[in-house]
Amino acid sequence: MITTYIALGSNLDNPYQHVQQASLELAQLKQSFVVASSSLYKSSPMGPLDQDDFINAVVAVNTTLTPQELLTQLQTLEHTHGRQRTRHWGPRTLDLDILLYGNECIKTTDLTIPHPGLHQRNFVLIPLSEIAPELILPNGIALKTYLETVDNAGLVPTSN
Ligand code: ROI
Repeated sequence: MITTYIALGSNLDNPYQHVQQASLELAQLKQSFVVASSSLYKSSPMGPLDQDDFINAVVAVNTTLTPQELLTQLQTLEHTHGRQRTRHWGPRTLDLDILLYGNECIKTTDLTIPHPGLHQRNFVLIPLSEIAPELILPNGIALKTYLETVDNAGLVPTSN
């Protein structure tokens, strides 16, 4: 079993519901168990500002799926939530990103792990630290070190 961390994000069509539903769906993934889930956070959009706030969360999943198999499963879930790829960094009904897959570093055409945005996005680092405060990233640097470099501007823990 490998522990993988998945970031959830949505800012379209009742984002709370998309994120909550998606975390239930992650619990149904084959060969996998959800072992921790962060709170939901409301966050200001990174990228174009003419879009609604996002709801973000991070879930820890223990799995025997390969990274590529996991990616395919997550893309299927995004698809069932009506995800359409429109403008770059534009609004989305559901984004599921593999942040980490054990201690592995992976770079293929469709998969980069650790996720390249992990180290600077408060809406990823803060929920991740809620469920894995002592995490050491594959580069040997503690998550806490990156946390010190971000502020919580625009990020509000929320229930719904
Ligand atoms: N901004 C926030 N706050 N949360 C996200 O999940 C998110 N996802 C994205 C872009 C458009 C970069 N901005 C985001 O893909």
